[in-house]
Amino acid sequence: MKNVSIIGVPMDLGQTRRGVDMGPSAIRYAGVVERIENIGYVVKDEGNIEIAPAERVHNDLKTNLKNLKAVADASERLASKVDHVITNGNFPLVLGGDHSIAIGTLAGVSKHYENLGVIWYDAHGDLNTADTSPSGNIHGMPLAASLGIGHPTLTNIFGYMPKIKPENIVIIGARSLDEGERELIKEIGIKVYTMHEVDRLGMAHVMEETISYLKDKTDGVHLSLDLDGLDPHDAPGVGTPVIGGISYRESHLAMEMLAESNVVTSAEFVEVNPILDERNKTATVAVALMGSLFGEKLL
Ligand code: Z70
Ligand code: MN
Ligand code: MN
Ligand code: MN
Repeated sequence: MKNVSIIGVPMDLGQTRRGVDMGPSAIRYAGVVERIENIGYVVKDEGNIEIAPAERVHNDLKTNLKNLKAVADASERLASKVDHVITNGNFPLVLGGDHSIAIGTLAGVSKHYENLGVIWYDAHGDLNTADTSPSGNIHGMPLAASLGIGHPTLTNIFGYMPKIKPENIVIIGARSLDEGERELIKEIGIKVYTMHEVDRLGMAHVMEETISYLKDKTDGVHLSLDLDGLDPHDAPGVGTPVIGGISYRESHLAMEMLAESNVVTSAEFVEVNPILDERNKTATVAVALMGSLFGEKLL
């Protein structure tokens, strides 16, 4: 059994709502270390990656990407930390922070694999570029950047690109895609289970297909779980809630099936915003899902 290293990333520069920088604290407060230790792992909390305070970050007028330099700088440091954790034989569990952190996580992870698979559990595609983004928010771009599509400052983090291939990605829970994202998905061929497929097939079937799709052609799988993939009723503490999402129960089933299949080699849980939450519910849900992902069993 691999030891787990927890890395907090109090990043809020990839979007404009305040409070998501407190996500790692909220998840720690919800008992993540004890939860995973109780399953039988040795857990090391590596502390947080330092993030510049939003008030001190100034925008570069040559780009519409908000806080580009500060996000890129944090991504480099996160990539380096994740790289070390994997080199030491540990499982990296990254706590966000907004989803822009996936750029750094994937940069650190993918170095260690020939064919990294990615499960992107999210209401959104996060496949925008500077040209297609309606917001300029980098948290809407990490999947594109990791594919090598978008601003060179984001695609070249940790000195190489691309980090991942379109055929090794599965998006689950999508229900809010921008026009440019829809075009990109069709153009490069990414497997997507929108809420339509989740409803139609059921989560058990979605996960069976996802696992068999990724299992043979990848040598590692990264789970990038945006809490807004869940329905806002179950995970209200997120910056961009979208109704009609994946339930708490379906999400547990998904994590349990991943645990049984033993395919996941790194994970991140992002977009927990305690200011928008109800009594730390979203962080508590995140920790419960981590329990299932690491093989917690009732009996
Ligand atoms: C929109 C954009 C987004 C997360 C919202 C929203 C993107 N597509 N990503 N919440 N995690 O601005 O690009
Ligand atoms: Mn901040
Ligand atoms: Mn996201
Ligand atoms: Mn999202």
